[in-house]
Amino acid sequence: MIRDQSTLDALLDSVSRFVRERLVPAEEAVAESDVIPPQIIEEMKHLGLFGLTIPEAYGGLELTMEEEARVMMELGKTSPAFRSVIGTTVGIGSQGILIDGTTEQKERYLPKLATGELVASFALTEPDAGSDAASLRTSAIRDGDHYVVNGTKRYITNAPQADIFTLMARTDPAIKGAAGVSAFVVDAKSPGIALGKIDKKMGQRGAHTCDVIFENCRVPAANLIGLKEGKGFKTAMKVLEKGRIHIAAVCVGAAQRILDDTLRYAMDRRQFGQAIAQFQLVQAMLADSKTEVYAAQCMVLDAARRRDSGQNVSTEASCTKLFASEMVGRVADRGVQVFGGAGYLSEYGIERFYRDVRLFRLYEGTSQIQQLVIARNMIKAAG
Ligand code: COS
Repeated sequence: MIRDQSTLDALLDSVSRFVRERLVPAEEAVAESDVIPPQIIEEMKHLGLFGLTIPEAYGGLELTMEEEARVMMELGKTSPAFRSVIGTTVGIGSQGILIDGTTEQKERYLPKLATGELVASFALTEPDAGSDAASLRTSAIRDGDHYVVNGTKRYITNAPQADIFTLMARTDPAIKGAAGVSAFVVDAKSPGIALGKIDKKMGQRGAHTCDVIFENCRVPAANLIGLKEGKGFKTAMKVLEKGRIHIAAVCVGAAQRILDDTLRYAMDRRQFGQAIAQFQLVQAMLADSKTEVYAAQCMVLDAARRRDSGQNVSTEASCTKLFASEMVGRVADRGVQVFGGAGYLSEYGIERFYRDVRLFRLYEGTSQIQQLVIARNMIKAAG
């Protein structure tokens, strides 16, 4: 749903200009240094990017899912590390508070998240609980008006920058599955929290992940999201469901950028006396990529509109994330192929995108998890 087309167009315009003029020129330096310049983060704050999804009442832009998707399609047209700066605050790190938090919790955190004063991160995954999220072992045991948290979280995006974590932990060790899990907002500076060393990743340099280790960390009981135990797994699933449409939109943006670069190269690069874009085998690759980007874009917008209209989009969110994240992998692969030898060199940037987009098939649910969710929903509906 688009509430006001001209307001959205103005926002898309400024994001698009920011991407073109500020982010694209900084891509190589960020990949080299593994650091996003603080000046760029400040500019993101001024643009309101940290508050895209937060209600206006708490100082955000309160974008609908369709509006958010369209913004992500623009922001996606540069190195994914830039999106990652705001990604966990706009998405999985804040949405638990927004969806299931109490009014007091929303009032306390959302205004500061909206301005970027606080960075939120999402702590679900553990060394032995990834796809099988319901088997997580981090414990949060009630002790007076606190919970005592022990355990390790792994691959936590933006953990080194985080001010708060949306943490999923088991409050009832007697219940092994999803029903024993609760969600908390945890101040990242709390005593008893240590960070592991920053992970060395395949790509997305500038975006950081690391372990977060909780050792007798005392979290006020008032920080239990919704003040209800046993609801944390469902909170995480709701958050991830929305996040999957968001990530799919980023995939569409990235694929469009890769395709634009690929087309430009194919029109410039000459072989056998003409631009390689004139060769039908190259045209086939361009056309396949164009078709797939278009298909993914239609899926993202349809899933987003359905969610905006209040429909259950568990299946559509997973279909969209599955298709879009696999699609951008194919588009990047064809991009490298069209660039030929140049595609293998770092100076052309296409190999960087090839590595960067590989993550989209892994996080916020692997492709196999999306397949599982889709098929389970089909079987349930048919039964
Ligand atoms: N919205 C609301 N509730 C949901 C839900 C959703 N999208 N998905 C599941 N639930 C509920 C279920 O309805 C069930 O509730 P009841 O017990 O009341 O019926 C509960 O949550 C448990 O669900 P389920 O039985 O399906 O849990 P499973 O352990 O079988 O796990 C998968 C389901 C595998 C789909 C889940 O663990 C998953 O998504 N794993 C991937 C995790 C992930 O994306 N990690 C990335 C980390 S963040 S980068």
